[in-house]
Amino acid sequence: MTVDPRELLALAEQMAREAGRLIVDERPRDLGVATTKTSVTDIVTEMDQRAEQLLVDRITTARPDDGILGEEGAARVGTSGVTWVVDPIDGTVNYLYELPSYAVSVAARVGDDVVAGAVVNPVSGEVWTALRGEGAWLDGRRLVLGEPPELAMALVATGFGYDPRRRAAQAAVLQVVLPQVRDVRRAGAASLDLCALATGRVDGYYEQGLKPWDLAAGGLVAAEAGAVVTGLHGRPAGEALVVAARPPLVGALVAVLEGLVADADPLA
Ligand code: LIP
Repeated sequence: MTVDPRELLALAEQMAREAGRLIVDERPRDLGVATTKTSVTDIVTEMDQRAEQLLVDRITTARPDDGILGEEGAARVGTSGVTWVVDPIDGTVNYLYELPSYAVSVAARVGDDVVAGAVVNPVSGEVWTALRGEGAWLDGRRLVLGEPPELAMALVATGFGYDPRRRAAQAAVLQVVLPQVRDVRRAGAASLDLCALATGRVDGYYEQGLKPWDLAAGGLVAAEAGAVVTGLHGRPAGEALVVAARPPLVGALVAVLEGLVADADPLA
């Protein structure tokens, strides 16, 4: 099957919008926790499961030879070279508590490269899209980051994992970062943090423990808006650490986080 990134983006956006409508319109009044994963606070609701199934069904219908990697267990090796990396509800705890900061994140990867991504906040109606090498948009408006502030004036987003050992290590890093920046924001959904960076609503972002589905679409949006999305010591962004900001601020953030060995695995 042919691979046109624009077609992949159109499908990503269409599916993310549809899944966003599903999780808002069909949320049960008595929504509870269907199951948990890495800890008792790492929850899955029936709507996470239903939204992921919708995404799998749409991908299978439209592009049956593509692979799929989903947060709630969807895992299929394709033959087309395209893999869909999906988070049906990024910010599940916010969704459970009805805090309006959650998203459907859908990315298309060709080989190892994310080439198209869509992030939908179904409460605000905001839709972020990005095409590799061509740009990022919020509701069709092109996103281009301006000169960032110095570290001491930077508003920095971050997040915390579900394992208490990782949270303790993240708190130790935060204790050193917080006095060095303007302030910190913890919104609870990595894809929205990265889109907030792309939109200029925060100046930087860092977090340890992100999975591919947390990072794929939002990371492309941030990168295509002009941010550098990286790990430490020249390593790529990934589960060890994601740091994102427009240069030169990203370098200052990386330096602080390298000094704290913020990419060390507290679960090892
Ligand atoms: C969330 C991440 C967020 C992190 C949360 C949670 P989930 O993903 O997007 O960055 O700080 O703890 O892991 O679990 O809601 O899909």
